[in-house]
Amino acid sequence: MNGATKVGAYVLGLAVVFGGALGVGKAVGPVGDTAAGTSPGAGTSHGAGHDSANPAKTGGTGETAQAGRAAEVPGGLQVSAAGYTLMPRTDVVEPGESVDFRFSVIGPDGRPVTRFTPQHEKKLHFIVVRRDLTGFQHLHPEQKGDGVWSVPLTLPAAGEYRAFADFAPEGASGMTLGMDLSAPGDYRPEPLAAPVRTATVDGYTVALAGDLAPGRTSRLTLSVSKGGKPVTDLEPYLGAYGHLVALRDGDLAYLHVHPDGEPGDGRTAAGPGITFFTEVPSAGAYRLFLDFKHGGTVRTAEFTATAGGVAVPATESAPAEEENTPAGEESPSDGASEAPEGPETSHNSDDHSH
Ligand SMILES: [Cu+2]
Repeated sequence: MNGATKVGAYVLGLAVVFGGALGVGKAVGPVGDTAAGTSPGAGTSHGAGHDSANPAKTGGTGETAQAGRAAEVPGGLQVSAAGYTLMPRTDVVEPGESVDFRFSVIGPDGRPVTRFTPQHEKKLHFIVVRRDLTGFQHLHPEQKGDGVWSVPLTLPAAGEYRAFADFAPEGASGMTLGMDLSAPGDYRPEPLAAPVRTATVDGYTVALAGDLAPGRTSRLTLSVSKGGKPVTDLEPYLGAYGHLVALRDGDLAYLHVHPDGEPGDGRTAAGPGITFFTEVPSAGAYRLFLDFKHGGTVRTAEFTATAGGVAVPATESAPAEEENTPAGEESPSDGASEAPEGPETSHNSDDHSH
């Protein structure tokens, strides 16, 4: 475990959320059934048993039971879990306007939580993305007292957004809660970009190696280059050379993944490659957002990746059906809704720039 311990401990928080089977550098139990069957209404009958794979987070039996419930649902899908609730002061933000966005985390005692355990140098990580997986922002709100968090926020264009708060209340497990935000106006969602192995941002090219695998740990390496030359002097950002957020297409289930190794541990190079161990809860498409720092600036490279051999995007399959539907009207008994892996069928292969 040595150097991976910190990462492992962090990921353990995710393990609670993802069914207690996620781990780094250790054996991982099967999670496929759990993940596939995980929906808020899927029932909780097989939840508690999975906690045996998650030895750390204990308190009273009540807390264990709460962790068991949380294990049923991936992170970020719930506004309230394990007794904690995200409470925004407003959930409507005019597009293009910078606002002082404020919210609180309400604790099991019904009062705003004021004490948090820092994770990767911050007490709370705040991720905002539009529902079509564009406009990703990774922000760090400030505590204003009385359990109020404040962050300057601009929703760049109209649409429905999801905001995630990734935090660990003092004495409790790390968790990610999610809430909806609206930017009123004409919303035209962009199709999910096709899976790619390279992404460019600000003159940097980031290459992705490795594949996501549903229900088990997979190794991803993201390599940064600039002008054709590998970048070997990445700068630590929040205690790591890279931070990776994965959001599941279809419902924006949230995974915050940290790299294998950290700056100054004597074995982790400052690029060009940043290695992550991650586990996604199900087959499907994911949007990956890599934050890395170089030349004093944090940039985000974005990728679409698929897990479980899902063919994305399926311009040729489902849309063929849609084309047979007159005037774009969807039949309410559209067969596509019966397909278990339906989400990707709504995409086409058009790439879009970031
Ligand atoms: Cu953060």
